[in-house]
Amino acid sequence: MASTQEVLPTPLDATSNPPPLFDGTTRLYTYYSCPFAQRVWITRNYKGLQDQIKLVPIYLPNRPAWYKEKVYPENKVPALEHNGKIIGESLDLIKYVDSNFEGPSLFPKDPEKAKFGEELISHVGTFTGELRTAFKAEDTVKQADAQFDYLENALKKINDGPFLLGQFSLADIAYIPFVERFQTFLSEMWKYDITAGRPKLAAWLEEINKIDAYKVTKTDPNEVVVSYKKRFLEQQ
Ligand SMILES: N[C@@H](CCC(=O)N[C@@H](CS)C(=O)NCC(=O)O)C(=O)O
Repeated sequence: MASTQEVLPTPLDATSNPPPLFDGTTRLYTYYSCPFAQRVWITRNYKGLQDQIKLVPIYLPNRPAWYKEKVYPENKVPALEHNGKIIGESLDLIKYVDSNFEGPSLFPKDPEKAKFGEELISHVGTFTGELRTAFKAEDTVKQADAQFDYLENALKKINDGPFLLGQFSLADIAYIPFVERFQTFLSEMWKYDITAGRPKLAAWLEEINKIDAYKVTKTDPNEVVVSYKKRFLEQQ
């Protein structure tokens, strides 16, 4: 099934019954605007697993009690129900889905690229953490510059395609949900263009935005601005 044709199911809330759990169906518990869950959603779509991995959106602001009690005690998304088990943590999950399901491989075999891929994936928490700090700082733009320079330099390293490891991979998937949101927020609040003076980053975003598996997972930018303003700029 082409990912663009998929009809997205309605999120389940506190009034909804659980699906028939552990009946052999593989389910991705998600929340459409969650960047962590988006990583797994992109991976599933890119590998063409729309029929094998069923999306089960959970409405997090009013989530059903059975989700924590019967599905995932951490009470977070994403979580994957597969072979009678529940697995969480988006960075583990994208690797798990890539290794345990059919479809195009999303991680290079070449040892040099694989090593760099692991390095990039283990850096993504620092990247997102530094930007969250930057939004609350006096010198937001300077701090943001350092992070996007990191990505620009990373994109120069392999250089046999527009993506971080040349071909589209889990490394791109780890970063893009956050870059998408940070780009919107920095542009709206600070008139900061993350691609200015960064041709590799500009080309990377252009290419990623052509990928249907990603395009269908994008969040409404207005929603990002509203929620980030509340989260980062309003006094708590
Ligand atoms: N480290 C987790 C983070 C997942 C996460 O924080 N998800 C958020 C939604 S974007 C969540 O479920 N929040 C619910 C809560 O914390 O109660 C991952 O990478 O999967």
